[in-house]
Amino acid sequence: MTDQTVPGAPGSEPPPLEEPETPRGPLPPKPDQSAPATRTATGAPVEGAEKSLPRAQQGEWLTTAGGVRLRETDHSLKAGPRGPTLLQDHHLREKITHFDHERIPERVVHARGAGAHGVFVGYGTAESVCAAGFLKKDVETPTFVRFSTVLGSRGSADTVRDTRGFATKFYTEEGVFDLVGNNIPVFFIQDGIKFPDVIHAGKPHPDREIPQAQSAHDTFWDFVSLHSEAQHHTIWNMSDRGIPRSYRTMEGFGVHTFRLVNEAGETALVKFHWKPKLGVHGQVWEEAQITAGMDPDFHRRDLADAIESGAYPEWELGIQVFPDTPDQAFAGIDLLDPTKIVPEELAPVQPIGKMVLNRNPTNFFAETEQVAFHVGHLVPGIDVTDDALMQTRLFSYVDTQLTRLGGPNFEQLPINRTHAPVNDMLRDGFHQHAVHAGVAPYHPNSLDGGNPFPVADGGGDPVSALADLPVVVSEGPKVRAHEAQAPISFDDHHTQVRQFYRSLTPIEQEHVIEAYTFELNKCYEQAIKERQLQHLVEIDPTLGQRVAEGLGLPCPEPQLDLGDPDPSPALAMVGQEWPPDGRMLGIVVTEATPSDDVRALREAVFGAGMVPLLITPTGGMLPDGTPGQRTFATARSVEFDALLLGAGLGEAATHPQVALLVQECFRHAKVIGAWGDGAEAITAAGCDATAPGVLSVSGATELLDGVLGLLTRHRVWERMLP
Ligand code: HDE
Repeated sequence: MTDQTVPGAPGSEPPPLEEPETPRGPLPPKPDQSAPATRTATGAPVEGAEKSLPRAQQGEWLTTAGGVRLRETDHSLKAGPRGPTLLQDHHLREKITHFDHERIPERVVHARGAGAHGVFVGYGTAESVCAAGFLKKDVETPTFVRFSTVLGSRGSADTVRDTRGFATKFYTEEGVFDLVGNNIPVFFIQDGIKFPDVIHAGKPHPDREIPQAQSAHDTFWDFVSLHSEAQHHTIWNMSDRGIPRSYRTMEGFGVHTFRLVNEAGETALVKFHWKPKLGVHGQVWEEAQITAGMDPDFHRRDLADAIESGAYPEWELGIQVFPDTPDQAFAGIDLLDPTKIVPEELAPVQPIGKMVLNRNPTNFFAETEQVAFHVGHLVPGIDVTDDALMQTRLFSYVDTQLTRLGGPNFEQLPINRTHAPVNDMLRDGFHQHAVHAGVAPYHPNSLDGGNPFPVADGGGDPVSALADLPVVVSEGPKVRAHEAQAPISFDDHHTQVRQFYRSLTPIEQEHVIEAYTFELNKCYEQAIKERQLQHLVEIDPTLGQRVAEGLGLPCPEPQLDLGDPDPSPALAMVGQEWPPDGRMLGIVVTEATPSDDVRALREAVFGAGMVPLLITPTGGMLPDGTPGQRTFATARSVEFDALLLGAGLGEAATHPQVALLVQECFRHAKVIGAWGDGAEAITAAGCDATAPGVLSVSGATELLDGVLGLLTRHRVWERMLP
């Protein structure tokens, strides 16, 4: 923690009680915030700009967009005090016209997101396979990351069951590299031509436009039950990966296989992985649903608060490396099939660098909304493969920005500007920010001295340019047919799904069963449930049986002979210990709780890199002036990773809101701790004070030691197992 302030205050200084009357300039951003680096539209650094160039409004007076000072802004210009408004009121028209056009189309997928700035440091370990400069040892590269859900609209809740986007922009010295990945390593479809189909099925029904941001409805299950290659991605969504605790506790995956090339021109095939320092953790389903109502901004708040409080989220970037053989397969798995993983036990993830997210955006729209990722943003050393899903993406990501960001110059928006010098021959278009000099934006030319020179013509270092590798592409007739892909593993839609399910720990399997049961019970049509049940029984007979019971349907017989794939323990989320940085501790106290206990506990919680939130019966200060952050009316269990109950609760121990906090934390396998007579609240809530993960001790800081030990495992799952 950077200091002992609870994060989340809206401004960079507390407001006065009275409306301010002394003119002053705009307040600076909060210390945790920063804007995109100051670069020109063509990538040049602007000397001293970070300090001297105002990035937003300036001066102490209200002006028009043209900088002309305004006398006032609360009354339109009228023909007499009670007369009609005059058309000549430029200020009114400018204010309203601009307002009328404030919105841009939301992303057709991944509309709901949150972003952060960070820095990536290369370990140098990728040099043998990749020539990219930013992967070299100790090279630091600024990054911007946008996390997202897929299905929901821009205003939808964060904690819905869905895949999460994990898109990273690396502003490297060789140009922008975007790794536009997800928190799930496989995708619903093997060919991008089906993307509109899967998304139309997942989005709300077109007639009533419900349900919002979820897969628990007929059209989604209709599609995935008919389209069996979606089964693998679907089981990941039904697992706890589909309801992350935090963006900070998600893995990220490039999904497709990429081709790397080293300085000697040798190629290798790789899959990219982001490994979070805090481990991979989920919510439980009931908790996710409550959160969607109580705090729809849960994940964005968590990310921003963590960064503001100095608990910087961190990931290691790693690669699985495969030889670039003519069949582009590894261990019988077709590397061009994005519905398959390569188990880490067969090809370990080798760390090649680390990313820390350390600054919040200053302005959501300018940065998080206007950022434009593109799978084709590659740097020398990194290339695409013929994965048919990836190939379609190469087209889609520029195309979509033309509508969303209003023309072809979106690369010049501050958040998208490269940090490498730009010398392209792209000209004009809406919102052109560059002022291009010269008369010859064509090649070849002599009027501009031949500039710009392609590296090949100008004798530049070929390693510094995009590879355009002479990869052999398959020969044969033009076909749409799927057989033409000569599938190695393309046609097997169930074995890896079985492997996933069997790699999970018992509590995670239980959650998968509950998730399928919930989602299918939300479907109206019996035929769709029966169709999906057939897939589930193929994946695992017990899974099929249990979900069938939950649906009140007979369990079908399996039809496929899938064999017994080896489990891949790396697929399980449970079973290790992780740092509890940035976790939230709810602490229920009253005026009678000893001040020394509260002070010592708060300090110890901050000291352990976590955030203490004091929950008091009503608002206001404790007797020693310590402010409370939540009241019995505003607190809900979903905000806290652990709940502590203070000594001196008195009547509060039996308050219904306190009971609700305790019961929900108990059901959601969270650590519950009490010191002194705080333990009375546990029994008053009807919970077993001797259950695993329920601690009761005499001293407040002693309690924290026990809580910390348990929090490293995220939850007390033992409490939930039958
Ligand atoms: Fe995307 N995807 N996608 N996608 N995708 C978009 O681009 C698309 C796919 C992913 O935070 C859109 O700028 C097609 C796989 C992320 O701004 C759009 C296909 C993976 C984000 C688009 C895919 C992703 C997007 C919408 C099938 C994981 C959010 C707005 C061929 C590896 C980026 C935009 C952000 C966004 C198209 C499949 C991840 C329409 C056609 C596979 C994380 O261009």
